[in-house]
Amino acid sequence: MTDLTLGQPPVHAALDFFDDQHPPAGDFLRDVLTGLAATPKSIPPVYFYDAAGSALFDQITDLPEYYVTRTELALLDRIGPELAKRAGPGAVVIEPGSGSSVKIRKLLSALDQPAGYVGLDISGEHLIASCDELARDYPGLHIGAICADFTTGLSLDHLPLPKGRRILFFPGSTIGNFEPDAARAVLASFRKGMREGDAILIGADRVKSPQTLEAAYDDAQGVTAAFNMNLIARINSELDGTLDPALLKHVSVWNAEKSRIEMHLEAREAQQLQVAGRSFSLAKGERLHTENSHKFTPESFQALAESAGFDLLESWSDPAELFSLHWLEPKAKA
Ligand code: AVI
Repeated sequence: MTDLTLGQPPVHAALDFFDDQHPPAGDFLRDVLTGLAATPKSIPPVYFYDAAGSALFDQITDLPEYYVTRTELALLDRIGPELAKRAGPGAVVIEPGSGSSVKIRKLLSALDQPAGYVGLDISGEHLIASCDELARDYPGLHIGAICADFTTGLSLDHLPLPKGRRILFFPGSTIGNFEPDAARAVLASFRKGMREGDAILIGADRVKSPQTLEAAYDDAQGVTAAFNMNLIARINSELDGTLDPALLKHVSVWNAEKSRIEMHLEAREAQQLQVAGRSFSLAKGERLHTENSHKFTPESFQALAESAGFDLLESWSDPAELFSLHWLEPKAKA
């Protein structure tokens, strides 16, 4: 173990390196004021994930209506041997926005003697804790952590990574939370940090019946509604807001034209609200748009991957064709 500390805070003994790229913190106040002043009104989904929101998201992944996580996990189990073959021995797995430790464990356990794992996340604390647990469970695996914002690209050249082929692991259909141009930009920025022969294993949710989709984002127990409403609690407590959650309702709608589920908070009645001393009004039925979750067909995903400079080499789906994992490799440079 090299125990190389490239940044602060002091690296935990179990990690081989910790690289703090000091991602700028989002400006919650500025973004909320801008979103409330816009037409239509919106709040960026990045603010869902404080400690309470992340705990609610964990609960969402277990809901009967939210097929996404369990379908992807089962798919990872089923195609493990094929992934091992595709990746070859000694791969180094890099996970931008490292999330579910269950998924990465499935992948690492399926691969043929992986040489390393690098988690990359905007929250250093969460990242070190999860990488640290992996280091304990996969002794001998070279494990590093990068505190960075993956949407601004991957900066890996200065890091002490093992030599193997790099596999970016981007599960969960996180790519679907970006508008098409931003999704292309994220994939293209990944591509810039990749070498010939590297690959991406990426999860993408599929287009299916509006009923199934709307239920997945508006579950019977109200967990997704609470996740959406958590934004209101955050605005009230962190930005001196006066929004009354009882006057707002959680809405999930399928937008067929844009091939996406949208989450909104809809005003049950006309209301005035204040945030950090600024006043806004909501008409009855007016919505705050809080999230997009784009869904793909095999063709639309392939078009996205190609437009970002990748060849789609293989796709796998569950038998009900709810969700897909795709293997992308950078197109050879002309
Ligand atoms: C994180 N992301 C892929 C989830 C999704 O399905 O778009 C976020 C989510 N929002 C409501 N439920 C889940």
